[in-house]
Amino acid sequence: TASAINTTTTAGVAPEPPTASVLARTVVPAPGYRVDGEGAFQLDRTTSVEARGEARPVAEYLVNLLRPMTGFSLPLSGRGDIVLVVEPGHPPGGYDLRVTTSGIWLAADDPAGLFEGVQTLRQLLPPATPSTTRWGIAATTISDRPRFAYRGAMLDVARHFFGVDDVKRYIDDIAMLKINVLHLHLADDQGWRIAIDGWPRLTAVGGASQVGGGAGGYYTQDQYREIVAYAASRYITIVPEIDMPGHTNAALASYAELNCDGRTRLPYHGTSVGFSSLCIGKELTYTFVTDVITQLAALTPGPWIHIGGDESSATTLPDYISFVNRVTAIVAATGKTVIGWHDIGYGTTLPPGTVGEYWDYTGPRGASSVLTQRILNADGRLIMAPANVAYLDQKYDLSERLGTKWAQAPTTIQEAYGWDPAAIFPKHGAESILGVEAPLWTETVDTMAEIEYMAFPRIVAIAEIGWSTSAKRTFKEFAPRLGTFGAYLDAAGITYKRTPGVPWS
Ligand code: TNX
Repeated sequence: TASAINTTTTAGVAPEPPTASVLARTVVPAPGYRVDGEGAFQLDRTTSVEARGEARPVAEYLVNLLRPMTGFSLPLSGRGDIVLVVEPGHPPGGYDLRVTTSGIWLAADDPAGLFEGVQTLRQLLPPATPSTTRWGIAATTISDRPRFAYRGAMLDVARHFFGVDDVKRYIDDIAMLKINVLHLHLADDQGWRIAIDGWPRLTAVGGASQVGGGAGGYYTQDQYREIVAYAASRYITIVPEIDMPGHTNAALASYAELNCDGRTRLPYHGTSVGFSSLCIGKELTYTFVTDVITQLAALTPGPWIHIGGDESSATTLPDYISFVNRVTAIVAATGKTVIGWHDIGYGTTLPPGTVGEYWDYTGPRGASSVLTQRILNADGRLIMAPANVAYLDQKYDLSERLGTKWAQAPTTIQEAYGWDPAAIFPKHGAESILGVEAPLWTETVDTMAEIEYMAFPRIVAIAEIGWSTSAKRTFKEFAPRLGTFGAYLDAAGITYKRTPGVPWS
């Protein structure tokens, strides 16, 4: 063809086409520092990737993402146009990224920071295959680091059970947003979802059903290890939660002897809370809890074990206090740090460093405020998950089928974005905050598509609040970046709510 003749030199070799100008793409969560340059790097079939030192696993993750997307071979070799480096001198927990017309350089102190840099790089590429044979990446310089160490999502696998493949998919979903903790709510009134050696009825009976009465399920310890390892390959730490002493009907239905009256409870398929309690005065209760916590600690490479502790309305206050004191000590004896919902502030001997997960509203109401400050005064720290803005189960609008509405629903995307974790208990400095979390309770949620629909886009707002160091975030600035990210969600096959006020692409 004429164009082939025009671009062929006398030697018969096609010269490099001139560098196309390429759109500078936006990123969520917003990077801390960014200056765009001139021109673009053209990713094509000749591009190679180089990993220095400890960068190798992250480089493999990157090429495994890009190869199917682009169709290019992207060899991992000793010299590359894309260079990934682990070396000292970069932002703590973050990375430095430079895209020029001749290459891409991504560097971090550790592989976890490098991995977060790869998530940025993914959003600098087009969301889907372009019509050309080259993928243009606009020149830019980014230096980026997280505001908080703990950037969490929680999935309730107790109310409805979700298998290993669903959890892996959710891990990949949240990894895009630089979320680095997945908290699994492993037991509640409606289901016990993790095998515990010596207590087989927990899963055989307690794991058999779920909300609505359908078949439940559970993870064997090998399956759980598989989840932990998959998460680790995405630099995500799994936090296991066994909710106690309330929210325990599934255990009480499994073993008669865990009940004060020695009678097994019936499996529960409804959605009420606050009616069950472990038997605080029985020594067997602590044998049981010690077995559970010791086995969970052995399955958990991360530093945290979550003991729940919320809504224990069927436990007297003195009993609750003695239970929390005793169980937090059991966790501490394993070497792990305790996390509990802020209700554990009733405890009077909380181990130093105990983490309270704050779930009341952005405007604390009486008790929650007192309990949370007791945790802080006991040398503890906080994970902020205020229900009226961070809960993923609150309805987008009241006409929605999915979700609940007790926490001031509807929760708009503007509200989910428009709060500051450090402003809720302003007398305590930002260093008292370990991070943020977006919990997804699943009373109404039963499929992977429903998980994603409830999570997206609200979880993008929470992820940016956890990551972005920007002193002045505004929804007006966030909205177009979120709208652009919609195309990446589409490309990943993620169904999301096209919330009003966002220019969805
Ligand atoms: C409250 S807030 C709960 C859960 C429910 C959720 C539904 C908190 C720590 N517990 O047991 O699933 O509301 O939104």
